[in-house]
Amino acid sequence: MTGTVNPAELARRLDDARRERREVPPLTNELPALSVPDAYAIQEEGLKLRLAAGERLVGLKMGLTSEAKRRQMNLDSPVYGVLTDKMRVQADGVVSLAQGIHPKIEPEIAFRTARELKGTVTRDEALDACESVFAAMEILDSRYRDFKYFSLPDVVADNASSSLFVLGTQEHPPRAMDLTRLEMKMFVNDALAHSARSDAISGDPVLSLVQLCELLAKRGQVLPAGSIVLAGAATIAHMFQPGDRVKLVVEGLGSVAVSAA
Ligand code: OOG
Repeated sequence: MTGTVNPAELARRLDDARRERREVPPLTNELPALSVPDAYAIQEEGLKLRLAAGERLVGLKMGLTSEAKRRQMNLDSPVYGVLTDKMRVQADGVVSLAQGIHPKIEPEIAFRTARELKGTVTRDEALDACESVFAAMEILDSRYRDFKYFSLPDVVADNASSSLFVLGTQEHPPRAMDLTRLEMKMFVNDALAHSARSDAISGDPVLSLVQLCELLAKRGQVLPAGSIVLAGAATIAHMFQPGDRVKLVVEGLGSVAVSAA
């Protein structure tokens, strides 16, 4: 243990854990000085491994954009991760939980952009760049032991715990409704498990997009046209169990469901 950060080596360690479905200790156990920029460098190396394996980058996810999630994870600022084509599950699809470690599912709102967004953008500019908004869910699956990490760098390095995502089949133009006032209800096997209003996400899910552009700009990156963006969970995550059918209903956006086997 040298204490120096080798992003490619650390990314490989997390990627092996993901593919082999094994838990690893948080990186900060070994590297207490790991910084958030170091962690994004590890995340970027992790994306390179996925691209080398034939996956395609399709978008980004924001995490820790709601107070409920920040409290649940005891972390204080939003982070982002990457989404690839292989991570997408079709609506009403079945996910084999044996493919994961300790998956959790959470209710989200997603956007698809039609134009590139770069650096500091206003809410209106972000909204104008979006062609569609969807109901969505993200399946998280931290690679860390017991889904526990104690610092932001750990979660960032681990692609913000992302595993899979599912988008509703109904697409809506983002200006067709007030995106801050949509009731979101997540049902597990027909019983209401979690609910929130959409402004639980960054006060306004569009502001997650604005924040994402700022975070990307810090790394000299832009949000490409055609990106799917998950705005972050509105409520705490639900432990996904075999046999669960989870359905999210978002007022005005329709519903989306996924089952676990
Ligand atoms: C971190 C990722 C959180 C969200 O939507 O808040 C997240 C985690 O909970 O492991 O994706």
